[in-house]
Amino acid sequence: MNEQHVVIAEESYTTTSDAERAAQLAKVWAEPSGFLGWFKAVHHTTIGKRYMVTAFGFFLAAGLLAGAMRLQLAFPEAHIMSPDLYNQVFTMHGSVMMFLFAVPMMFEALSVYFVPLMVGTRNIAFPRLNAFSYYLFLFAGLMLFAFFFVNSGPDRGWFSYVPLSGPDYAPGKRADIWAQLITFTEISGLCVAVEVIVTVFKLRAPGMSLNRIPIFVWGEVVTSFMVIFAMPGVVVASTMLLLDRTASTQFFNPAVGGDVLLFQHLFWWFGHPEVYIIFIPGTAIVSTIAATFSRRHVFGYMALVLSLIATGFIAFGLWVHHMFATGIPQMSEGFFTAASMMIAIPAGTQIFCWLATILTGKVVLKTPMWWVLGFFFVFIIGGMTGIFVASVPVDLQVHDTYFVVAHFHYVLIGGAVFPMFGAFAYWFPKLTGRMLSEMLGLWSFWLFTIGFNITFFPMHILGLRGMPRRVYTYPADAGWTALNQIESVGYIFLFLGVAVFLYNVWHSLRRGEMAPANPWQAGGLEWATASPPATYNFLNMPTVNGSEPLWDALPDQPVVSGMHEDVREIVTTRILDAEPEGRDEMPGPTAWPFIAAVVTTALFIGSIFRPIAVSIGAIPLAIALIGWFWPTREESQRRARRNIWEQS
Ligand code: HEM
Ligand SMILES: [Cu+2]
Repeated sequence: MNEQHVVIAEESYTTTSDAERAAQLAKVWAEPSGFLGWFKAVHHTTIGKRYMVTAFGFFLAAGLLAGAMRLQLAFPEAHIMSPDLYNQVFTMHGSVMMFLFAVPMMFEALSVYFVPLMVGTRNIAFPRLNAFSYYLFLFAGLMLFAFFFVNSGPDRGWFSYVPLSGPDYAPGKRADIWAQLITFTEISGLCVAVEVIVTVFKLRAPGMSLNRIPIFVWGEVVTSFMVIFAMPGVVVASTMLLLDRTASTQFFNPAVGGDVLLFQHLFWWFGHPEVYIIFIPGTAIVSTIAATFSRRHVFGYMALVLSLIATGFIAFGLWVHHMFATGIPQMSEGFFTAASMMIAIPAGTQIFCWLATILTGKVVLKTPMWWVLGFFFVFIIGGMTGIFVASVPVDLQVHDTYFVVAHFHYVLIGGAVFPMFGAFAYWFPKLTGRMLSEMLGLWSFWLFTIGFNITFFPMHILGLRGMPRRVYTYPADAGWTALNQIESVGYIFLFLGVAVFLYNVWHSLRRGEMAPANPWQAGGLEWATASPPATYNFLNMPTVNGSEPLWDALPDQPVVSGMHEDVREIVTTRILDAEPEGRDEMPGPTAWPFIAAVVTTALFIGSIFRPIAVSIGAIPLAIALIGWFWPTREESQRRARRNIWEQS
């Protein structure tokens, strides 16, 4: 065993064997079992897995809604769906994909599960908040689908512009449900952003200075800051919409001094950064996989990190390119066109670094790497049509046509879905302890990639031929039938690609080869844990000597010793160079976050019908929060003892 130690405290009493320590840690960090235990779990791997499964479930549901649209559009003048149902279906599809799948999967799920492992700690910061954020996310989705099934699904598009969604033009509760969906999911995103930032800045393994943070973790940190700056915009927009609708405020009513365009500004202040919130994690996954399967450190680590940060900043200067058709001054048109094109600079830098990594490495072509190659192809096409629509004259021509639908599916599916499948292929062994089948992996990759291009490429042409988006059908003599039919056939391939992936998962969970700790000989700390990781993550808290800790480890790389192993203790380190600073105790399992989420849900849904629900709901919410923070007797005794040590 290792002789070197970073001693975190004087009173080291770990003279017991590794096996005894493992048993002790497993007991201390155990997640509660049984039915009630499910509601008390707070470990980041448990919550992270739930996030992944739930977000993937929403992906499948929204994908089936897409299938319904492709069926409807396969024939001119079809009546499979009524126009009213079609409005609900495309709105549900877009809203679910964006708010319940793409952001929760790429940001919340992956960072909750992997960031603590990658920085070498035993749980995420604020684990109870993490559980709370998961339940809010889950309830948001359940609420949305419950209303959809009783014919109250939102129907004003995924960005629900006023005045169409305002009190005058959207009777019923559909638009309110959209607005509350937003509030729910944004709160859960904000919670995770705070957790990720604190985890990365305070809980990194000793030695993981800023210039050694894994690229994936950098991606999620930049994303967290973007979430914090972007999401309040849309929370404000959706809340003001709700108030206009339920409490007769007039924020968006120009007749009494309100402003319709204000909604669009607030929405896109969030909405444009959101697409980077979705694919900054995607590009960070690509960097990670490309390095592992090229068997070298990623080329241009510093350039990649700076590109991520630059993207994060520039993303906030582009939002008006979604509003070119509203008649803004020419000066602004020029500014926002230039800013939109500028984003190609950090994007190009990243592409250069990936190519250099792959071309100068020894490439091993496994499934995760195929998804990375697919990402290059699809994302670059989407990026190029992005440069088209950034220019005002082109945009005015193709605005609200299928050209735009093609563009954003190329960037969204290229930037989120391809990296996500790559991430699953890459990390599945870590998540489950089983290997996926390579052969089935390749089948799903090719079916999905071919199906994707057949479905979405013709949309560019349809758009140029004038087919508008959000129409439930089209006349037989418009000349759009053949291309629409090709697209609908493409959907069948897409569907099969996802089905083969699901079969692969099911099959390997039952019969798959057992996965070793590090099947790809990768360099990240997550591969130093068992597959799947124990609830204490690391038996010996690691220290780090490079940006790929396992590749860069010294022969006698020290581990942290002297920690209390009879409580949930973690090491805290300094922000810049991650020198050990102290230690802290993580809160244990409890059902209070679940209860708080139930109360919050009742409050939010109640407020759709009666604004007073907010005031009434605040009372049980306060009780839930008191329960949440109430320390147990042992906890307060330990805290008192710790304070004595710290003073002496
Ligand atoms: C499974 C493959 C998918 C198919 C076949 C598909 C199909 C479609 C179609 C046909 C529309 C246009 C509806 C219309 O304008 O009438 C649409 C809209 C949309 N899709 Fe997808 N889509 C897919 C995946 C995704 C993904 C993965 C995302 C996001 C991550 C996404 C986000 C959106 C959004 C935001 C809209 C706009 C909704 C609106 O106009 O309000 N889609 N999709
Ligand atoms: Cu944009």
